[in-house]
Amino acid sequence: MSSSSRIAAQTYAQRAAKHANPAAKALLETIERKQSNLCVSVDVTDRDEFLDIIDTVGPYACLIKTHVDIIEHFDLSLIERLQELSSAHDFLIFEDRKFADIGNTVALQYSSGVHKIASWSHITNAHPVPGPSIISGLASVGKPLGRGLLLLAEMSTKGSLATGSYTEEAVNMARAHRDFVIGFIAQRRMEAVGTSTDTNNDEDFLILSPGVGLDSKGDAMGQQYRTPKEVVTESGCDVIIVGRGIYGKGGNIDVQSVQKQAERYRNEGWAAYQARIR
Ligand code: 5BU
Repeated sequence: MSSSSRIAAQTYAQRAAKHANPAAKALLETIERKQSNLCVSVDVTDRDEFLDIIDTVGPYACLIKTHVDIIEHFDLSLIERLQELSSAHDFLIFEDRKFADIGNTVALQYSSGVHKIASWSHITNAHPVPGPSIISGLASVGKPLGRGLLLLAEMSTKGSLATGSYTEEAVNMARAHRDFVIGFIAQRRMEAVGTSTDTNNDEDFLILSPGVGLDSKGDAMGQQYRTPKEVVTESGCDVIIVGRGIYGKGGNIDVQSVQKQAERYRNEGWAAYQARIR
């Protein structure tokens, strides 16, 4: 089982102390401080509902994942409010932008336009499909700001093409850019994947895993769910990403139920981690 890897046996605090990237270090410290490896994915289109969910789940989450391009009537005042909630509840922000273009274009998409993602999102992600130039393009904007990048090494959906040699090359690309690539969106640990260059024993990639649900095995559009125990204890992933498992379909959220589910996933995720490092 891959969770027997050197990194998976360490505590978040031990890893935070050694991590050189500021975003990765801050995330690991937040996880340890809040005893939460829960990232809540807030995929709703209404501004008020978006903020209400974040205000409700914030105390239980280390990270809030956004898709800002789905929000109606977006303007930068929404980001100001998001940043206030991030300070009040002590979580980091991850815009799940999934960049996928040439270096020059992604640098512009990351820095500019309506959303100005790099100015507020501690972590973002990219498809490795264009090759290493996507990392240098994004790093030219994000590195001076202390940001971190996740590469999509695998996906949670049925029939995903991100497998085999594609995943291996994604990991090799990350190894060549460890100052900015802090880890992967993946379903398992990646130390044993691709060609290791970890001669100093200091490689530490964070594994963030979407496709997590306790009450459902999937949706009607190809999503597949595993439990926090399968994801964290058995597969050695570091952060569980949970969306609809916490807030349901969206639309008139029931604050008490959202809070209860966030607490439940936080507890399950943390118990799964404790079982892993034991
Ligand atoms: P859900 O409601 O827990 O199914 O939401 C999952 C979120 O994670 C959603 O925002 C997706 O865009 C995101 N996601 C995913 O589900 N699977 C993947 O492989 C990747 C992202 Br990459």
